[in-house]
Amino acid sequence: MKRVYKIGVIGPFASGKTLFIKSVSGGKNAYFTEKPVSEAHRRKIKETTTVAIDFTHMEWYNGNKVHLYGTPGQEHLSGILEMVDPVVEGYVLVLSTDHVEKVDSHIQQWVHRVPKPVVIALRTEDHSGIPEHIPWLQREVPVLPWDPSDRKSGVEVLKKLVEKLPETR
Ligand SMILES: Nc1nc2c(ncn2[C@@H]2O[C@H](COP(=O)(O)OP(=O)(O)O)[C@@H](O)[C@H]2O)c(=O)[nH]1
Ligand SMILES: [Mg+2]
Repeated sequence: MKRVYKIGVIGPFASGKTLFIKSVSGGKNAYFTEKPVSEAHRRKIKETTTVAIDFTHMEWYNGNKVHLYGTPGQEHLSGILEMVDPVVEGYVLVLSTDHVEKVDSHIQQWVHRVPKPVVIALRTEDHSGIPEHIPWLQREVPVLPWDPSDRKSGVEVLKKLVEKLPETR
């Protein structure tokens, strides 16, 4: 029986959720729902933001497929995550080392929001690896370094999550 792994992509504003989908899809079969950012203080960080669901479908191993559902990070759009949650089996939580001091609190906040398997993609564009002080490294949620310019590093994150999911559904 062929399997479609349905995976949500979550995380705070501008952590790199849309970038994760762009990177692992290689731009193929990927669809985005970005609009100009309305809040002035956020527009300084980036110009567009996901307002609904970014989506890609891709071939996986052994004839299986992966569907990725990228959600908005902003609180006033949290209804989209509520809608995605019943569909997906697990989550990639995307966080950035740009604000490394916030990583641990983000992990705790987001992991508790979604009681399903989670793997953390920690965006480390400077190849610095995972900062040693992050206490969650010691716990049950895997944290993997993710370099958006390297498609394979995103695929490794997905592999780690798929390992946690049942072979049949
Ligand atoms: N290096 C790189 N950065 C990007 C690209 N697209 C967006 N960014 C930046 O990456 C960060 C994450 O953006 P985005 O993926 O839209 O965040 P999201 O809100 O989590 O979906 C922001 O600081 C963007 O300005 C890209 O193609 N390459
Ligand atoms: Mg986005």
